[in-house]
Amino acid sequence: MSTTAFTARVIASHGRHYVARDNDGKLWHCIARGKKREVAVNDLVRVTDLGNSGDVSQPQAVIEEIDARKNLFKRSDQFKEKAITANVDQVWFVVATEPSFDPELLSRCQVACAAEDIDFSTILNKADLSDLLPRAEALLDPFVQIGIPVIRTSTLDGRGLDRLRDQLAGKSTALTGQSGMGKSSLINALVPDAQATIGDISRYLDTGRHTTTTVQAYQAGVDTTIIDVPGLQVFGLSHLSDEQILLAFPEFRPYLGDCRFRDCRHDQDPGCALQAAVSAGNATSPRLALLRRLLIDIKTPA
Ligand SMILES: Nc1nc2c(ncn2[C@@H]2O[C@H](COP(=O)(O)OP(=O)(O)OP(=O)(O)O)[C@@H](O)[C@H]2O)c(=O)[nH]1
Ligand SMILES: [Mg+2]
Ligand SMILES: [Zn+2]
Repeated sequence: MSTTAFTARVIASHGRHYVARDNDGKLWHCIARGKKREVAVNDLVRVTDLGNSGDVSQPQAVIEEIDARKNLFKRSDQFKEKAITANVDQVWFVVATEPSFDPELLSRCQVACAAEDIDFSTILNKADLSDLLPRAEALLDPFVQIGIPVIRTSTLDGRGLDRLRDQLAGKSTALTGQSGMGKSSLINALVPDAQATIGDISRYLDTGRHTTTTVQAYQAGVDTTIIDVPGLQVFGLSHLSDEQILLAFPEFRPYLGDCRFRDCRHDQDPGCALQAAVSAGNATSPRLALLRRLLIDIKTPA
């Protein structure tokens, strides 16, 4: 038994337990030592062999240290930050023709990514359900208008998958979004031996069933990582500063600082440059309402 620390990549998290893969491809069942800050999937960690692999299916190791992160895709409530995954080049937010999706959740995720400098794009999956396509396209249109890329895909007829594959090659990517949109199905289509669990959607409730319960990273080639994230229902942004929030809305950036009053609340205030941008058709009122709400949420402790 050796106690020399070695490097591994965290590929799954189950509460306080993690699975990490070392440079030889060997999987280790890990716990974090002491009151370590939260370990996230796709963290590069220094681990030591616990040596007591007796009756377990995987050798055990202890996470001693987390390497410096390029970024952390995370959400938060007023009490706590919740790491989703670390060190990603991009996040693709998956929506579908059904179940219906919440544009605000998409917006919130985009804002979180902007604050961490993570590229953000959307996938419109289940494009094979053509009669439902116009409704979904209409909900996505405001995001397309502000420059967020969208790829239409179907895991049933395969459309869009080659384009998506090209976008993912050589990068670390998280697929996120609400439950039932087909994130795990996409991973199975892109990573032949992934065997990610696929769930039904409930037509009655018009929601997914929260099939994926852990964040898990899959390898689609040596330098291509695709991370499956459990379906999101809320995306709190309490960790962001006012400045980060203001800079995260690309459509409002040209107008920042142009309001008549320095303490403009961008509501009914006279001379508000952000309201003017909405009136001129350069931005939408749901996005301005979200921006305003995020600024107020954070200033007002509950
Ligand atoms: N028609 C159609 N159905 C699809 C497509 N992709 C996935 N589905 C179905 O959508 C349902 C949900 O798929 P999942 O891949 O489990 O969805 P998920 O986003 O991973 O859901 P959670 O793990 O709960 O977050 C399953 O019944 C899939 O068979 C598609 O392109 N077209
Ligand atoms: Mg899933
Ligand atoms: Zn204003």
